[in-house]
Amino acid sequence: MLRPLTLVLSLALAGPALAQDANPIAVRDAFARATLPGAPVGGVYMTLTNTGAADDRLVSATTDAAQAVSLHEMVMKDDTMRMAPLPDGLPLPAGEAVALAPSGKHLMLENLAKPLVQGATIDVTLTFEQAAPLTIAVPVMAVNAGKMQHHHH
Ligand SMILES: [Cu+2]
Repeated sequence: MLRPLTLVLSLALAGPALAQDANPIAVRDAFARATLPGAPVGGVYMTLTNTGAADDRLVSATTDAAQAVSLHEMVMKDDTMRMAPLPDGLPLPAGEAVALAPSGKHLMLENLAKPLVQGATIDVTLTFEQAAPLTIAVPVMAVNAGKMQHHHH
């Protein structure tokens, strides 16, 4: 028999790993781009894989690093790339990986609490239609991070 205190301690120790294993949504390669002082917004990118059997959807995100987080995509309008909100969230089809990247879909941190500094880490909590919320640690990379990825992978 486990005494209650022992049980709580083991759960706390195993917590993050267990939560990741149990959650059908896997997140990898998450990063944020550093921002210049005074910049009001910052971008967060990652690859979300839905390992479950049911379609899901990223509906929102929050972070202490900014007042709000929007889901955006880049769209061509009048020969210019512009950002547009994803009003229905980000679909995560069963068994598929969806990449958020600087030239495509992304999380936009709005009204940053302070500049994102390279080498820092911010916590971002992702909320899904089906899966349990995930809080991930997102490393802040260089201002132009992500541009070379296609050449290296
Ligand atoms: Cu944006």
